[in-house]
Amino acid sequence: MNFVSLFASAVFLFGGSVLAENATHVYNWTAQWGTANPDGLFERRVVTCNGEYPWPAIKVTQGDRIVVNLSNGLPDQNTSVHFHGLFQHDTNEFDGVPMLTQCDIPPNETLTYNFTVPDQHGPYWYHSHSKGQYMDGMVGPVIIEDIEKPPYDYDEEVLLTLEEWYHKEVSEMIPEFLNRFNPTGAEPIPQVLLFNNTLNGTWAVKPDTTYLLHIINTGGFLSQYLWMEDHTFTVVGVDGIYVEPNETDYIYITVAQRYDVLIHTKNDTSRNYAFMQSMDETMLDTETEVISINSTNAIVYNASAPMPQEYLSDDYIDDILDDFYLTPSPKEDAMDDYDYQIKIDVLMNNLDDGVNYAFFNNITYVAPKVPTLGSVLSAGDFSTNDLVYGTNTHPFVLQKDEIVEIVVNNNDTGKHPFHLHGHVFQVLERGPDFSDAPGPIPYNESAPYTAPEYPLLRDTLYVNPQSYFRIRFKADNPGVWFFHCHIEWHLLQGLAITLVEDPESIQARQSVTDNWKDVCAANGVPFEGNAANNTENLLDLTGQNLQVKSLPSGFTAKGIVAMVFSCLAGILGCAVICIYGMADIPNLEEKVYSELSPEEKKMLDNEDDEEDDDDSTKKKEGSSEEEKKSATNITSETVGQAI
Ligand SMILES: *[C@@H]1O[C@H](CO)[C@@H](O)[C@H](O)[C@H]1NC(C)=O
Ligand SMILES: *[C@@H]1O[C@H](CO)[C@@H](O)[C@H](O)[C@H]1NC(C)=O
Ligand SMILES: *[C@@H]1O[C@H](CO)[C@@H](O)[C@H](O)[C@H]1NC(C)=O
Ligand SMILES: *[C@@H]1O[C@H](CO)[C@@H](O)[C@H](O)[C@H]1NC(C)=O
Ligand SMILES: *[C@@H]1O[C@H](CO)[C@@H](O)[C@H](O)[C@H]1NC(C)=O
Ligand SMILES: *[C@@H]1O[C@H](CO)[C@@H](O)[C@H](O)[C@H]1NC(C)=O
Ligand SMILES: *[C@@H]1O[C@H](CO)[C@@H](O)[C@H](O)[C@H]1NC(C)=O
Ligand SMILES: *[C@@H]1O[C@H](CO)[C@@H](O)[C@H](O)[C@H]1NC(C)=O
Ligand SMILES: *[C@@H]1O[C@H](CO)[C@@H](O)[C@H](O)[C@H]1NC(C)=O
Ligand SMILES: *[C@@H]1O[C@H](CO)[C@@H](O)[C@H](O)[C@H]1NC(C)=O
Ligand SMILES: *[C@@H]1O[C@H](CO)[C@@H](O)[C@H](O)[C@H]1NC(C)=O
Ligand SMILES: *[C@@H]1O[C@H](CO)[C@@H](O)[C@H](O)[C@H]1NC(C)=O
Ligand SMILES: [Cu+2]
Repeated sequence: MNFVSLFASAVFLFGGSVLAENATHVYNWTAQWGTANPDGLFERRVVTCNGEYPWPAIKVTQGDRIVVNLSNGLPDQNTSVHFHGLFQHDTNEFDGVPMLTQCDIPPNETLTYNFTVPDQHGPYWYHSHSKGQYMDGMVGPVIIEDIEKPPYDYDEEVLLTLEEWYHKEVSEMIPEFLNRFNPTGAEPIPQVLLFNNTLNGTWAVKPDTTYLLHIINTGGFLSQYLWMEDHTFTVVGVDGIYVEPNETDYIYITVAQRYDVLIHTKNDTSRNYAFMQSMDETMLDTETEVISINSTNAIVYNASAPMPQEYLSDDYIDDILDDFYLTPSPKEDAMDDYDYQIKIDVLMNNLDDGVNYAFFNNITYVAPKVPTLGSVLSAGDFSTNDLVYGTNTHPFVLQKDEIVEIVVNNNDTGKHPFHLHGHVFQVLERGPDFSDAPGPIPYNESAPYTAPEYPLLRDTLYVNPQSYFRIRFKADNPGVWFFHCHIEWHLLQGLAITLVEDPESIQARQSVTDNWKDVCAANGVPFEGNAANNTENLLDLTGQNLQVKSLPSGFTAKGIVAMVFSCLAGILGCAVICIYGMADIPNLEEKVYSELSPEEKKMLDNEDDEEDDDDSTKKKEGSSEEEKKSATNITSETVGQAI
């Protein structure tokens, strides 16, 4: 697929000097179902662009305008498009997040996105922000060419997108994932890693050439390790920020991150070399459904020579380039002390419906009834009052131009790549992997690590297991911005907060198009009033969307795991355990039970005794019919697979 650039660039004469007018690129995209077989192993339904897969790569020049007419040709799903990493100065309405900055685009509707890229350069990407949909194929790369010369030399520029690939559709996986029969929140397991949308990819190179490779992880789940046989990466950019060159054999790239690297090819063209990708196995609850953890791609100097063998390595985990130590170019001083600090603890836990959710400070994100930007624009003087935006959007109102520090304490044992919309942030501190500690080690403000003099800037940063990070940015971009885990499964579990940045300037400088409002109307979604759709009394949140009730006090996640599994063991035998990929742990129920406290054991034993009563009381939620239904589906499906 070639770069698509549909525009006419006009040249005007002004007072004798020649000015190139910034170009406008118009893309007419219809999202519709089609089929594709990117890994050569399985043909499946994918979201196509005007019937084609993959979606187009787009290349624009700094200062250009992008206009996307996105039509939803999917009869059964809403859609949207977010341009990852773009600042959207004064065009917050086109940031593409359903119920935050727009309404989801329902079937047969079109939303026109219209914005400029005045002050950014490098690799970005676009993707649907609707319910994990981008993992069904709705992603594409974006390159913004700098109008200045980059601070390095190269001969050729090449794009490389990487992502994990599932043989199942997202809409099929979500109800199995967000289900009380998956109480540990085990993420669905992908089958392979793709290299530029294929398995066993090839990259034809010329000898003695310096390539600038724009590497973009367009996946929704897995981080990847990258290494090459007998070649090295020189990192010169991350997330669209130039950095001082750093040579490395191994790169670790989370979903949504980008690395710009220089690769100089050999003079000798007699053989070909391996370009390896490896899944971060620590993110997989099980490997049962993985077809290959490692993928071997080829750097092809000579198409008639044999393709390379797998090239394994012992050091690929320990010797990765630690992005924390990269220095932006030009250098930028660390920001002065913060004006406002947001401290948020990550936790994964079960609520009363048995589903495993993700929390920041015990709040799991639940979309409001009115898109938050719509609330800002209709809240008048109340726009600075966070109550307007509701409880479960977890809003923080930021003051114009203040220095904001976000401290993320990760009480979970997994890594999470967090992304901030509308900004790049300075990375002041990132704690090491504390997987082996008996519990999480939070950021200790009284003993902060001295931040680098010129901290790295980027828009997506991972936090280590049971550890923390600390980032800063200046609130100089009025808008409603998401801060969320970019693992789509975790976003679906609610791992997000809402930043309402300088709402008075949003009101003064921004509005929404009539087309934007029409999309809401077509979807039956109100776009004015508070989070509860109250336009009369903005501080009355009666009827707002809230998270499911907490588990009864004293009854912990371990308890519900044990309870669910003890029920399962009786009703379904091992079947469901297998489908959730826990076949590796045949005695999970016993294992969990043995870890329970004596009180929990007692409580659980009582639960078992009262199982019938308990079932009838639980039905009051009205959702248990659905749960039963999906449990039945799971059973038959599992039987089907087992045979
Ligand atoms: C996009 O669609 C509009 C309206 O249908 C049409 O006028 C325009 O020519 C199309 N542009 C491109 C680049 O296809
Ligand atoms: C990919 O390469 C591996 C060996 O590296 C081979 O086993 C596999 O069949 C190949 N897959 C496809 C789809 O070509
Ligand atoms: C054109 O783009 C340049 C950056 O490349 C920017 O400085 C300038 O403001 C833009 N002009 C207009 C009219 O948007
Ligand atoms: C969308 O448009 C098609 C063709 O006009 C029509 O058949 C279909 O019913 C429409 N779908 C919805 C949800 O309106
Ligand atoms: C895009 O926005 C610019 C600036 O507001 C406006 O002049 C232009 O007409 C818009 N284009 C479309 C297609 O809406
Ligand atoms: C990946 O695909 C793009 C087209 O989208 C192509 O320009 C590029 O050369 C490919 N990259 C590699 C490493 O083959
Ligand atoms: C590769 O070839 C170029 C000229 O063709 C030469 O200048 C260079 O020194 C060679 N590099 C190596 C590593 O031999
Ligand atoms: C994948 O590659 C790593 C690093 O070379 C190696 O240690 C591991 O054994 C490989 N895994 C498989 C399943 O081949
Ligand atoms: C390169 O990265 C390593 C850490 O991986 C760091 O120690 C070193 O200072 C970096 N060098 C430069 C020039 O950025
Ligand atoms: C996270 O762990 C720390 C350290 O154990 C603890 O103080 C804090 O309360 C925990 N946060 C949550 C939300 O559980
Ligand atoms: C989260 O909830 C736990 C128990 O319900 C409580 O101990 C803790 O203080 C809460 N943490 C925060 C940050 O609200
Ligand atoms: C929002 O409020 C309006 C006016 O009270 C009402 O007509 C509409 O049904 C409400 N919509 C939703 C989704 O709550
Ligand atoms: Cu996450």
